[in-house]
Amino acid sequence: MSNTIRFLHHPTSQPCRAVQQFLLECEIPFEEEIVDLITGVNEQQDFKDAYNPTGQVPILVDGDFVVWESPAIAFYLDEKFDAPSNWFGATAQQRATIQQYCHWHASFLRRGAGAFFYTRFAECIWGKQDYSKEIAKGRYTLDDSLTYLDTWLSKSKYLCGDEISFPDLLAYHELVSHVAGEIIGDAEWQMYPRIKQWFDTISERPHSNPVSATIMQIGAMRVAGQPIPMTRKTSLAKGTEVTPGVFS
Ligand SMILES: N[C@@H](CCC(=O)N[C@@H](CS)C(=O)NCC(=O)O)C(=O)O
Repeated sequence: MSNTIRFLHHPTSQPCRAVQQFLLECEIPFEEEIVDLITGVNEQQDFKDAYNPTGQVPILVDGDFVVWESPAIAFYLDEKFDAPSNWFGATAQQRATIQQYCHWHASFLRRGAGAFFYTRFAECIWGKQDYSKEIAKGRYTLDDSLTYLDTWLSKSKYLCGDEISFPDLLAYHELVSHVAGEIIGDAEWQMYPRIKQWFDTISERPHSNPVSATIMQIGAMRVAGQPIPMTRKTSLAKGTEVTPGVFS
């Protein structure tokens, strides 16, 4: 068995991209395995039994150890590879602030992904339907989340201080999808110039654009009305629907 860490992911996934960029930024060696979310292979029982009962990516496999949930994966890598302290904090207070963001993120900005998903992807799975309630819910959560990001960025250059940390990658890749799907554009950037400046600063990092290339391409295809042939019939963005399970 190889000793190299296995990273199971899909390039359209926001939390996957955050972890992938973290791996690259910290120069941690890994083998990547793309999990084909387009077919829903991740929902098969043997996949869930082997890796993650929720069927979601990202997933990290290190020998016999399996961990999922993007902040938990990055935290494990940070500890194991003794990553530079900016990523998860040097002091107890910095570490707490970073954990605080990760918990907030899961319930707020991450849920705003519904705006992108129901506007650009849902039709490829379930065909033309009225997704307006789901889009409105995602939009509300996204807009609400942007006000928090703006407040934090009024206090420091990055979300949790003056150095980049893992929360910046989590938030950045959520916004990349919204940019790719033209959910966020000039109107939002004018409203939130601080967020735009932070977004541009992270975009300039060498790994940001390569990690985002696939979603930018797929987003552009969807904006142009080109279908993405998806054979799965379940949601990629569970928890963002108005009535849980309605688009399962
Ligand atoms: N809280 C999780 C969210 C993971 C997640 O939402 N993964 C999506 C892709 S963006 C997924 O695997 N969807 C496929 C599915 O649920 O079947 C994390 O941060 O890792």
